[in-house]
Amino acid sequence: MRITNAEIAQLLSEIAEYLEMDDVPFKPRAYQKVADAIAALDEEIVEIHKKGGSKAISAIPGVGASIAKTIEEYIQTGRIAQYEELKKKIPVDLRSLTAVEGLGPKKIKKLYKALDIKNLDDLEKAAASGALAKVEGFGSKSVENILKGIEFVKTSGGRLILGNVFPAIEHIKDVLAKVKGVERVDIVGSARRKKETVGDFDLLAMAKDSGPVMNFFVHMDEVVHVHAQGETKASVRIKPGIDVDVRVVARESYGAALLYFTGSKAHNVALRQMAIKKGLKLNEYGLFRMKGGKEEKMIAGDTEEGIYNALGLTYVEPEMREDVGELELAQNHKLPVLVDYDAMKGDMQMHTNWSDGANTIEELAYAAMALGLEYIVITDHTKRLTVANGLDEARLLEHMKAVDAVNAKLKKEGKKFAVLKGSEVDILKDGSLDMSDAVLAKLDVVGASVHSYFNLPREAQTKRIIAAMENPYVDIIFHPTGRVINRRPAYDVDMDAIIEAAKRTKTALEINAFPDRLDLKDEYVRKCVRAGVKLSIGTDAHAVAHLSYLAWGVGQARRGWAERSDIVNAWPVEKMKKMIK
Ligand code: DGT
Ligand code: CA
Ligand code: CA
Ligand code: ZN
Repeated sequence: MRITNAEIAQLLSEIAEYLEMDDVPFKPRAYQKVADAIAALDEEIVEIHKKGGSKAISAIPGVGASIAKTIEEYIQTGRIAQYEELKKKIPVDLRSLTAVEGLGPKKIKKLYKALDIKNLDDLEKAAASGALAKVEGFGSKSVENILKGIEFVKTSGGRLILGNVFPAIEHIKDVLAKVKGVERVDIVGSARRKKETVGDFDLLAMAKDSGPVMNFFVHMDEVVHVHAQGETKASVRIKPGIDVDVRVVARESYGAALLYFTGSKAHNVALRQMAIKKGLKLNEYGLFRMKGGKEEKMIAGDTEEGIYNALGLTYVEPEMREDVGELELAQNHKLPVLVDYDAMKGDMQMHTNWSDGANTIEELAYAAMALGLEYIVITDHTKRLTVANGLDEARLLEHMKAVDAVNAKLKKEGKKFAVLKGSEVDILKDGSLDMSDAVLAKLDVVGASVHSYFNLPREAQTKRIIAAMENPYVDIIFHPTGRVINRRPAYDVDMDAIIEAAKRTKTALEINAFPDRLDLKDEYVRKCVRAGVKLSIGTDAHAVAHLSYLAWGVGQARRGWAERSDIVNAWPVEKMKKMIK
C-alpha cells in the first residue's frame, strides 16, 4: 500500500506533540514545521525518496538530515521506532484529543497521568462526572470550555478539509484517466464546488464500457475497503480514511451526469423544478421532452452548458451551485463573472525565517515567480507574537533593508517581479497595535491580526477589530474571524459591523487561502462583495510549498461570487497599491 504525504505529516506532527509533552526544547517546532511542509508538498515523498533517498528528502526546505532519516525509516519499514516508543509511554488518541480547543500536549499528558484519559469518550465522561474539574489546572471554567470543544469536534466531525485531501483524490483521478477505454475523468460533488470541507469525493468517468474501469478502481492499491460495487458505480474507502464514489457514464449523457453529481442537491432540485415547468424532465441521463408521461426526445445531455441553455439559463459556475439566488441571476443573464483561478497577480501574506517561516525572502520570491505571480508581500509577525519570533521595530527596519536587497538583486537579473514590504501586526486587546505608526508608515502593506484574547465578548471583540481598521496604516485585516476549520471556531464578532467599518475605513478583508482557514467563509465573502468591500487573498505561507494554496483562496472567493474587481491582488502591483489605503 502506498504511503501518503498526509500520513507522514500526521506522524511527524504527533511526534512533535509527544516531544512537547516532555518539554524537549526546539525539537517539537522542528518536527511540526516539517509536518506542515510535507502536508503542503505537491510531489509524493515516496517518489522523492525513490529518486534520491533521504538526501533528497532533506533537500526539502526546512527538513534536516535527522528528520529525513526518520521519514526514510517509515518508508522502508512502515514504522518509526521513536514514535512507537513515545506512543507506548502515553498511549492516547492524539489526533482527536488535540482537536479539542484548549487541549495541548501538556494538558493531555496530565489528564492521562491523572485520570487515564485516552480519547474523546474518556474525556467527555471525566468532564461529566466532575473528575476533570478536580485535576489541578482544570477549573470549572476550563471544563466548560472542554465540553464546548468536544461538541465542536463532534459536529464538525467526519468532514475532511478539501485542500488537505485534494492531492490524494487528484492522484486517483489521474490514475483512472489512464485506464484503457476511459475518455475523461472529472472530480465532481462538493469538491468541484470547492466547498471548504467534503463528506466524500465523487468522480465521474466517461467510457463506453464501464466494466474495466470499475474493476480497476476497486482493485487499486489505495483502496482499503469496498463499500459497494455495481456495474456503473462503486464506492470505496481509500487511505487515509477518505470515501470515494465513482460513476461511469457514456458520452451522450456526460453533461447531465456532471451536472447531477456536481450538485448541490438543492441546486439540482431547483433545476428539475424549472424543467418540469417547461414540460421537460431532467435527470442524470439528460434533459427530455415529455409526451403522455413518457420521454419523447432527449434535447440536451452531452454538455452542462447545453442543458442550462435549453432551460433558458446561462451556464452557472460550479462554485455558485448552492441554490442561494444563482438560478434567478442565470435566468436574467446577470450572473457575476467570477474571478479566474489564473487571475491572481500577487500574494498578500507570507512569512519568512525572520519570524516563523521556513524560507528566506529570496526563496519565496523565486518560488512565487515560478508560479507566475508578479509580486508578493512579505508579512512577518511582529513583537507581541514572541512564539513566532515576531519582529520589533528595529528588526522590522532591518527586514525592510533585506527586502530592498532582494529587489535590487532581482532587478539586476532583469526580473520583473516586486517584493513588497509588509507586516502582520498584532492587534492588542484594546485595538491598538504592537508596532509604532512611524514604522508602519514605511511599509507598503500593513495587515493586522488577532492572535490573542479569542474569548472577548462579542461587543468588545468587534470594537477591538474596528479600532485596528481605523488606524490609517492598516490596509488589511488578516484572517478576520480567526477560525481554524474542524479545530477552532471563529471568535464572536459582529461581521456586519466589521464589514461596514471596512467599507468606511477602506480596509480590505482577507480571504486566508490556507486550506484549514479559508477565513472569510463564503457567506461573508458574499456580504463583502455586496457591500463593495475589497478582498485580499493571502496564502499565509510559512514555507515555499504553501504558495500554491492561493488557488484555494480563489475558490473561496468564487464561492462568495467575487469578481476580479473585488480582489486587490488580482490587479497589477500599481493598481493594487491604489486599491488599498
Ligand atoms: P458532501 O459529499 O457531503 O461534501 O457533498 P456532495 O454535494 O458531494 O454530496 P454527495 O457526495 O452526497 O453527492 C454528490 C452529488 O450527487 C450531490 O452534490 C448532488 C447529487 N445527489 C446525490 N444525491 C442526490 C439526490 O438525492 N437528489 C439529487 N437531486 N441529487 C443528488
Ligand atoms: Ca461528495
Ligand atoms: Ca458521494
Ligand atoms: Zn497569522
